[in-house]
Amino acid sequence: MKTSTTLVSLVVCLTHGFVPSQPRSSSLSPSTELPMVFDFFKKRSEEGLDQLSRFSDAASKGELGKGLADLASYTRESNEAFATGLAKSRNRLLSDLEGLFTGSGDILEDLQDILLQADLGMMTSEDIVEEVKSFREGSTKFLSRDDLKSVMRGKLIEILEFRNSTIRFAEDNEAIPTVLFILGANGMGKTTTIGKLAYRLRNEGEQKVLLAACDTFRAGAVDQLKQWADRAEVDICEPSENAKSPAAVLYSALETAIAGGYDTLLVDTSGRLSNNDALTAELVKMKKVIQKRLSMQRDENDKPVLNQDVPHESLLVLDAAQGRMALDSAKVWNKEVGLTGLVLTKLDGSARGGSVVSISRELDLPVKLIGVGEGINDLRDFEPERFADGLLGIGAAGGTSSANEGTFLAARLEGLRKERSERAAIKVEDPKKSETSAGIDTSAVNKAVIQATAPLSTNPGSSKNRKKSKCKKNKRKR
Ligand SMILES: Nc1nc2c(ncn2[C@@H]2O[C@H](COP(=O)(O)OP(=O)(O)OP(=O)(O)O)[C@@H](O)[C@H]2O)c(=O)[nH]1
Ligand SMILES: *[C@@H]1O[C@H](CO)[C@@H](O)[C@H](O)[C@H]1NC(C)=O
Ligand SMILES: [Mg+2]
Repeated sequence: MKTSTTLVSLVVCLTHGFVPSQPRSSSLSPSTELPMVFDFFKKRSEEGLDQLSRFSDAASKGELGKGLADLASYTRESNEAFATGLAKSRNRLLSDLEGLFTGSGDILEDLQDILLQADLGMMTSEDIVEEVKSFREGSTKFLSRDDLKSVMRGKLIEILEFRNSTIRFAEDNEAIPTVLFILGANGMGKTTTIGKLAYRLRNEGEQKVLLAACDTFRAGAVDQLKQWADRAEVDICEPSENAKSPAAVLYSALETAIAGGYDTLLVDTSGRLSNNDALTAELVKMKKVIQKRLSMQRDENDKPVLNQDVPHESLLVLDAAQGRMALDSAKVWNKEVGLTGLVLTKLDGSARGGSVVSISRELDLPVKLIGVGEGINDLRDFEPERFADGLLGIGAAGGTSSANEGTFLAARLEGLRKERSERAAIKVEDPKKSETSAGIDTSAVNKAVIQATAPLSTNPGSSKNRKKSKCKKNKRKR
């Protein structure tokens, strides 16, 4: 099952570079017509098939080499980003696991401690330990390092894939721009994320992008966003004499986005006000401004009915290095403003990559994007499989040269689960048979067996006066 999704998503990226860009006209949100590039728009079903046929067209025209080169470079870059971005977290986790095999304590208890130390959180650590335990119960075989890795990998992927990491864009029939509302405490990386995202949307999605500089609180915030607009070559709406407050800038940006046929509006917000309640109130107000301006209906008094389907995303930006410290404010915003997903930044500088799992689980929100550096190219789609491999040192995303390790471990896990259900069936048939292994202290023997196998790799990796609002056009290379 995994193989087929991967295939489609990889094929989707093949068109990058050789599908002609659509001319942009009055159609406001052509997101579903966009050439689907990378995993960014992850519309795997229909478009995936469409791209497959375009890919075979290209192949029949002799352009296969180019397609394969694009595919190869995308895969390589993506693997490198996860391998480098998670190097610190991985090195710590792997060296702790190494200690597991040479230590003298109870292996399952030690394993749980290590997983907690890796910031994976209580629920996930227990899930992993429980499954490891279940593979040992009633079995005379012992778990190898690979078995252990296969369980950790499988559990992490299951947990992270449970929530939908795809960014939602406006549908064609909505005839409104996509609005992505970006919020978070100060210094988390909101403005930087917007700059990188604008760049990707323009380059990969060939979108017409507008930024709204709604952080009017911090001196220098507008200039910082302006610099990103220049780098990404997208347009920006900034405060003016007539539109000074965040809500007023936002309103004029919405007007500009609609009138100018923009595909996507990215809204930057302040991370700090006089106090947290004031900030929350401001964010709630801004959300209402969006819902009102993009209203599709009027009530009996001819007042616009708030459009609950917008903003298309309200993304909370969190600094991964802060780990769980940011959880309290995240919970408040989730309740008061309503969040649709998370952006985890600064994974590159942090040894707390595992917190991605616990934060996503605790807030019950998908991670949609990750920041792996300060550069314009350092924003990646969140890909659960690559993330798990990056954290556990598996395959290319884990900084090793063994390309098929992930597939091998997935098969190993399937085998273990099959053996387990076969044992369960025997147990029901003949309860006496399963008693044979009951008296063995597996932990001591297990450790001996594990010790005899090769060490885990700790390779760090290869790697309102709308008319007067100041909405500045940036020269765009098209
Ligand atoms: N290493 C690294 N640094 C990052 C990343 N994302 C952001 N930063 C840095 O973090 C710092 C803060 O980023 P900003 O984008 O200004 O954060 P903000 O949330 O907009 O902060 P306020 O506007 O003060 O609320 C900057 O120095 C960024 O370069 C990342 O993924 N990796
Ligand atoms: C995930 O979300 C995207 C965007 O909203 C949507 O198009 C897609 O159908 C969703 N996928 C699943 C499996 O729910
Ligand atoms: Mg900022």
